[in-house]
Amino acid sequence: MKNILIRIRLLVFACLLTGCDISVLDPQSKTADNQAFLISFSFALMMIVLIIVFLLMTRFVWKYRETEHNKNTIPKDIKGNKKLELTWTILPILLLTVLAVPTIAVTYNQSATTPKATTQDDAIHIDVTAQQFFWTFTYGNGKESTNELVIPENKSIVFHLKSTDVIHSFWIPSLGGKTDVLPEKELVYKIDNPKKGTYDGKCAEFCGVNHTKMRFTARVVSEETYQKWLTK
Ligand SMILES: [Cu+2]
Repeated sequence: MKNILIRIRLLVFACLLTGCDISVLDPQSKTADNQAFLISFSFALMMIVLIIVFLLMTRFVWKYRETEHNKNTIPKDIKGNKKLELTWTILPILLLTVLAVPTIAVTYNQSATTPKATTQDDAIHIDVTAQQFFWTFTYGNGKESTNELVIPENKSIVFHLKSTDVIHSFWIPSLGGKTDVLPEKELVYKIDNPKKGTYDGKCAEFCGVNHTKMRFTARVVSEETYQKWLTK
């Protein structure tokens, strides 16, 4: 009975999860594109391992099952097998290396604190202040906006994140992964080449009673519209 209940619960969860927002898998910036590639790449590697292990397991369960023929024989005890042990030591090392190369490359490239990012003079720098329960964006010329972020398309946008109270997390799923926003330390996050459009942004760290309302809109517009908006 207990088992059936667990299965029903899993089924309900599976159905509910189909309603999830999967904008992470529909990237709208170069940053999000690279992150989605890492997700797909590691998922593909994982599936290859999973399928091979599953096939081998099925084969062994079938091959060494109890039959009329071997019913009363006890299999021989085997101790150590150099070839097998080397295989299952070297294979995971190889897999992890294959996974590490693109992961390190993408992570380094996306880090907003690399020399390239800090000296890139055409990057747009925006101060982001998180506060229970809203966001304030401050632009280079002193202009401020609340719960609405406006950025130009195809540029590098560097966000300087600060909080005035508790820990929040800055997240625009379509444009890139989340970053913590801390009260005591400024963190920097970079989004490269966003595509035109309007995207949802949110706080991704439970920060109090109205956490779910801590949302904002990210509008990616043309350079011209951006300049006009800045001076409005
Ligand atoms: Cu928050």
